Amino acid sequence: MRYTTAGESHGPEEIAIIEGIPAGLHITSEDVNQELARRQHAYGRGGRQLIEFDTVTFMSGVRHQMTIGSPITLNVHNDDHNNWTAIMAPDEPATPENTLRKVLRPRPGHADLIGGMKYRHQDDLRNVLERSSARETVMRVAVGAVAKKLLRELGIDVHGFVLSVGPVKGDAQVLTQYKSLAEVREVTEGFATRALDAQTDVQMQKLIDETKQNRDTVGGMVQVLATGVPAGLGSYVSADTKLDAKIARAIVGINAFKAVDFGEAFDHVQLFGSQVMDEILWNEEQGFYRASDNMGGFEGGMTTGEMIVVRGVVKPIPTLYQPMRSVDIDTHTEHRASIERSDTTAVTAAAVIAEHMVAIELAKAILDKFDTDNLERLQEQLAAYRTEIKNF
Ligand code: EPS
Repeated sequence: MRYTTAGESHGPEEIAIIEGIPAGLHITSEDVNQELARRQHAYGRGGRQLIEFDTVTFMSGVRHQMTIGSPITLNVHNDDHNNWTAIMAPDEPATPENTLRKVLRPRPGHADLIGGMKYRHQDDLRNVLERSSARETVMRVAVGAVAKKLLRELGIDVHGFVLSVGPVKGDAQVLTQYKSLAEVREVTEGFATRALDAQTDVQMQKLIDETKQNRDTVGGMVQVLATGVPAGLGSYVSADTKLDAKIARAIVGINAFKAVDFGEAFDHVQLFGSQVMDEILWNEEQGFYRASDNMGGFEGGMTTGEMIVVRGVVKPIPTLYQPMRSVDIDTHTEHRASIERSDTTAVTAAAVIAEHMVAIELAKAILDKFDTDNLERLQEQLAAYRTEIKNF
């Protein structure tokens, strides 16, 4: 399975093409739209989300709500494009009127300056920010929604939520109270911030409100869990076959993500080996299993069969309503950076995006290992593999 996305933030459409999804998967636009809504309606988002009502259209690859094995094209309309038709016009020459909203003062922390240098966008850094905008993540979630639907048919569940916003941190120990990932989903999706508990949710909302009042932005940390993943996805044999490395790349590839860990490794750096390794146990019912999951579901770049535990660190959004110092690319004189409409925090949406990126990488890993033509055959092969692993 592979995919690509295209689209500018204020252009007419966002598009993705996915190849390699087996035939026979039941999928509807509603399956995708539900996930798109989760990404949109997150606490701390800005005015743009009042304009957009993200819904997907299947342009190919799906017939009568079933995948047919051909490339799947997904399309999401940018409603805000109506306000940008002249400025984003693909087929009109540049004029003083249609280049009004030029960006010449790059924002520290954003792709603006370096993107401009690299692509020689000397006249207008808008050419950078239109594509580097996190608007593009709408299509990663759309692709991830298809991946999640496939994984669900294979008994694999994936869910993301928010661990911290700025200094407000939930207690990850709360997780041990929940019996299943479905219960974690029910609880965290019930909170506007996707926090783990009600008290943290209130504190996070308060912090986000204060940050907005201060005309500032704030980052945080998200966590993604995946259950039902068979042991042995990925491989230890080469650096580029390690599945944890692929997931790390997928997470850090999300706009504003700066770090990733597995099994809460950032918290384990001060511990000794005897405190961290997951002891190996065996019983008739499960076969091999572990006494703990400090490795976050990975050993040697391969899944262990335990729950996958990934965390990602999201930096504060660089677009500030009280801009920092910058330099005008035209005059080379000092100015405050450009002010663009933006969100106060993207952490609450980032949890959904990270969840979908993990789903994409898990689906890819499964489709690398088993049949990719037809879902039923894939299910048969995976069931046989699970039995083999259990009987090892
Ligand atoms: C973004 C800036 C804002 C966000 C946008 C990402 O867009 P605008 O400049 O149009 O207000 O709302 O995110 C989305 C549109 C989205 O759907 O996630 C940025 O600069 O990255």
